Amino acid sequence: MTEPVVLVDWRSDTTAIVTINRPRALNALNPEVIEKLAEALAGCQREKIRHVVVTGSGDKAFVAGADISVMKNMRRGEARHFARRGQRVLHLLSRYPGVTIAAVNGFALGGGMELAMACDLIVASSNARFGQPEVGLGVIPGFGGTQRLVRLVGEQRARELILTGRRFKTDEAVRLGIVLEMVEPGEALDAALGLAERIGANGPKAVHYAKEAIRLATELDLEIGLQEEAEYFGLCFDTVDQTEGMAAFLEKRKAEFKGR
Ligand code: CO8
Repeated sequence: MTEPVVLVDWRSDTTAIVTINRPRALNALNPEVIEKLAEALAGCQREKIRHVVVTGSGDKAFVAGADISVMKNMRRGEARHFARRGQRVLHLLSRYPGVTIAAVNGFALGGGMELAMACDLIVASSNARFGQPEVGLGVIPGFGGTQRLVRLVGEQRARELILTGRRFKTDEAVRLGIVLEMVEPGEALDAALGLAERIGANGPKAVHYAKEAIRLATELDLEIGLQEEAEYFGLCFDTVDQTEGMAAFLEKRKAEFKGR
């Protein structure tokens, strides 16, 4: 029996680990992985999972890119379709109504780095390697790299990284603001789960609205962004969690959030 290319580990009622599972190809993304990733995210949403941790199988790679053997013989239309489909699935990940955390445990190259950047937060082991090496293969990033990297590091550094295609280590990724936290080899998954737990102590609705408002900061003009922030702030006051969170503070007890 062949192993599923994407595994979902239901860690708790609120947290799931989604693992890209093609270790022999360093977890390269082929069309099947892309579809199974979309199904995994839909399953997480159905189960009302609040924290999705994305990682790669084995100790060598997070995801070493889109599958080069699949792309090799593509023509223009097919390549465009593959890029669009991958972008849409990563869009689902970036808009997931909960927090998504990439636990980068090794190579995160090309589509792998793009997958990580579609998550809300990235933690990575010190042995991980990042890069957008596509120009070295005669193509360009196609799963959002030209757009998300610019938003994360600014135009100059994004140009340098994409146009040279150079690989870089986790400490540089932290300095550039791509990665939140560097941990010891083998500890990325636990670090991501720890981060999920810390976030999970807060009001789930508030976390979701905060995530949405932060996303708008990179997409909207400041004045419109501030209006949107006020809208989300107002929405919080329609939630049970706001009543509970503020009552708990005043009563000097721990809040028991319901996610409503
Ligand atoms: N695609 C397919 N197979 C891969 C990939 C990949 N991206 N990466 C590794 N593999 C395979 C290797 O072919 C090898 O298979 P086999 O054992 O059958 O020969 C196996 O994984 C192990 O890899 P290596 O032997 O190369 O392992 P090394 O430790 O020597 O090297 C590296 C590890 C440095 C990660 C190396 O494998 C490498 O450079 N891989 C390719 C990295 C890369 O260029 N990624 C970018 C791909 S392009 C991309 O992601 C575009 C995204 C947008 C797509 C838009 C749609 C059109």
